[in-house]
Amino acid sequence: MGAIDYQTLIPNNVNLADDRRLQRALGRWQPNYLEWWNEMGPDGFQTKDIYLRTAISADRQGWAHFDYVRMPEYRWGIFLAEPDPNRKIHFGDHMGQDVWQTVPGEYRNVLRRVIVTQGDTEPASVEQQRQLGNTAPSLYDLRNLFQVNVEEGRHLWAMVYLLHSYFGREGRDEAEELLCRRSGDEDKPRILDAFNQPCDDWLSFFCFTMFADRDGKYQLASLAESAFDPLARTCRFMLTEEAHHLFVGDKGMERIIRRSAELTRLDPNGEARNQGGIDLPTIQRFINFWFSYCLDLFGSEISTNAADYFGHSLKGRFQEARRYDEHTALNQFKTFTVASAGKLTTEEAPLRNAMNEVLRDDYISDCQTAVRRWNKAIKKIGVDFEMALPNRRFHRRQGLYAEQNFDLEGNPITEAEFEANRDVWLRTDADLAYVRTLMKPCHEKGKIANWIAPPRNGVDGKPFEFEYVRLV
Ligand code: BYC
Ligand code: FE
Ligand code: FE
Repeated sequence: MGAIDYQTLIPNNVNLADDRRLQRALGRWQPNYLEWWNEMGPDGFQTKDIYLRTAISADRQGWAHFDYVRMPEYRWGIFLAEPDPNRKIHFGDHMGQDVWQTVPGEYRNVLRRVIVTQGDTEPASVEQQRQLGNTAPSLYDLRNLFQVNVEEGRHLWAMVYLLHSYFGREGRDEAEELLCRRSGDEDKPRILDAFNQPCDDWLSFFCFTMFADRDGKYQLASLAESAFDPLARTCRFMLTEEAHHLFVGDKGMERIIRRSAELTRLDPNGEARNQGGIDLPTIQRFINFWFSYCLDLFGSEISTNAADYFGHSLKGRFQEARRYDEHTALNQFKTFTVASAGKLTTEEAPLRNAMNEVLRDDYISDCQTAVRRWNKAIKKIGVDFEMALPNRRFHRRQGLYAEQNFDLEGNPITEAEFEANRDVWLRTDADLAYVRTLMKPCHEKGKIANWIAPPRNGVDGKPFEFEYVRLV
């Protein structure tokens, strides 16, 4: 057998060519990964040429390399952001010490758990999105879907690299398990709830990339602060790719919303559905559904796990180094709103225990910025409708508010009141059925489905009319 050119096969900046142990582990895992990709990755289109961006090195030019690629031949690589030789731990109980290049024994289990949870979401999302190619509203959107899919595949590789390199036998077993769980499967579901919800229409896809991938941004950013340096550097590089996923979600939502507003104006009775579009209240019900599921992804408001992650310097706050002066989070408190006997009151919790909520705060205000922009677009078209994010207490399945019922504004209500309004607040089966009637492929060059506005720009300086996917 000749020497394998690892650099070409698996582009990397982790010295794979000289690391026999990692070669062996990856060598065994990679065929199973490909088998998973072929079985659970995008349905159809696997033999088509897609105009994709491939990361071939970690510097600015290297990760923005565009060319036609068939997805199974995509070069999933392993990239960590450049090391900082002077980097010190900058928060929690280990503050001031050198960052760790190996895993401290006492944190082995928690770190593995965090890496596995992160890793599990990546293939889960590919599974959730696997049918979407068949109903893409344009070649441009089809290409963006596949770009997101191959990069989520690469994010799985990123976590598997850490498991293989730093967690021995257990890590290799976990890496195999990541290919065995299945989104929505009753017996072996993915770990977090939002990643077991079906996502097979494009409104759901854009909600997902808007709200679930944005959880990814915040979780990755908090892990990018970690004292475990290989994890921090891995997440830092993943964030460069994540930016595109968030762009797809935010702009996708905006394009549907703009088109819906236009069709509402156009229709004599102001009914977007009569014009073959999605009406704004339906979009709002999809937002209420996905936003509430994605708030759950941050974990409990008050969590000893979260306190430990921070205290052990494993997970920082969003931009911990840049945005905070005080990095122990000791002797500080966060105020919570709680419902008791149908009334809202406040309680305090130690700040370290409230770290999930601190991260959720940043996430919510990020989402709000996007919604404000969508509302400007609606107003400009001259339609009287405002999108809004539901209150953080609405429709929660995890944490402090999971056992109670709240309305969209976060006021406590009875279960009967919630059920009476469920179909006004959350997307219904009828909404889903209607949206699905619109999901017809529009795969002609330069054409776009009626229910969504075209993008303002194409990809990589190319026009919207560019042949982003070669279907022949
Ligand atoms: N569903 O103390 P608690 C992304 C469990 S997205 C089901 O409240 P903690 C991406 C929890 O595991 C980013 N179970 O939570 C996006 C625990 O179970 P055990 C993914 C849940 O630990 C789009 C129990 O409830 N990355 O990258 O403080 C496309 C109580 O735990 C859920 C990460 O999540 C839920 N939603 O925080 C592709 C980062 N929430 O131990 C990719 C890694 C909680 O009692 N994960 N539970 O059996 C973490 O840091 C933490 O695990 C969490 C939970 C923040 C998720
Ligand atoms: Fe990801
Ligand atoms: Fe993503």
